[in-house]
Amino acid sequence: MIDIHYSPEVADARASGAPLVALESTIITHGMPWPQNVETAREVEATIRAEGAVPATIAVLSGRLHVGLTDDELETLGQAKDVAKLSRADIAACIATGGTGATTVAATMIAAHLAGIRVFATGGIGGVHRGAETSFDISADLIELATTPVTVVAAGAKAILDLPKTLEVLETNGVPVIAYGQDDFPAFWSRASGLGAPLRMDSAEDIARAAETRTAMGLSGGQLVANPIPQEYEIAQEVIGPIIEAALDEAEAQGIKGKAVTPFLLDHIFRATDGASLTANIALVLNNARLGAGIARALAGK
Ligand code: PSU
Ligand code: MN
Repeated sequence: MIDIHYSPEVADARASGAPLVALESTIITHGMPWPQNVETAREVEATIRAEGAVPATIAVLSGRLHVGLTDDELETLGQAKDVAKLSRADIAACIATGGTGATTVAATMIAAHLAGIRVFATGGIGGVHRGAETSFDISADLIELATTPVTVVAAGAKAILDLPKTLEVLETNGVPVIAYGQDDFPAFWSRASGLGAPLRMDSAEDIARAAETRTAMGLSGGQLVANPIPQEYEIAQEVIGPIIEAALDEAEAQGIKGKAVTPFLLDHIFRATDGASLTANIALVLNNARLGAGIARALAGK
């Protein structure tokens, strides 16, 4: 078995059976600028504690897989330059060669599962990119959801992606997509995407029971819980739509490819909205942390 370095707080939680919520680190290194990235990571952790669960932020630091970061480690990672972005394809190589890397949704699910953590909260998942019919750019996050038994709470997927194709790939791969408290699949900055979600649930207990039922049936893979952004933080489609189009055009013009695509688009949109996209992003991550803690408590029977 791989040697996992647990923070003292996470080690205590494991020993006492306290509910745990995994958190990714790519959102810190590649999803938000400093210093809001570190401030948000701290606020997300505090929210999970306030809701009666324990946060476990995951990253690879100097070749060691960390589950739970200390405040110093969080701060250092948040300011570090040239941190690798790790998915299923590269997490083992990073550990083997003593590297430092931030975990995407896919890599965080893998690490959470190794640590026995069944819930993970984040902002948005990767998906099928627009133009995937020629670029073949489909996030490894979708395949991980089909493989690893972790429930992921996100605010849906960003409109930088092709949402209908993302839902099709999830369905093909047998991933339950559960909208929380509404019928529509949420679209990150907007509560509605105009696409009906395949499933709807209105309580953390139902989501926890569905995860347990899948395990009891021997079904592989996790669940995607799509939690709509709080209404007061929504960004109107008329505002964000043209900005997304411009970001996609710029990525195309600069020939951005592979794992650089998502961070490039996020940064472009942040600058084009004068930071409004970030305010919304922070609000929805905190909202997902609250729901993630509720699901973790239900799973732990607490
Ligand atoms: N979408 C967001 N914010 C993010 C990401 C996606 O709205 O920070 C990050 C997550 O870590 C996700 C990764 O797992 O990007 C997906 O990257 P790719 O599209 O290269 O698979
Ligand atoms: Mn990709």
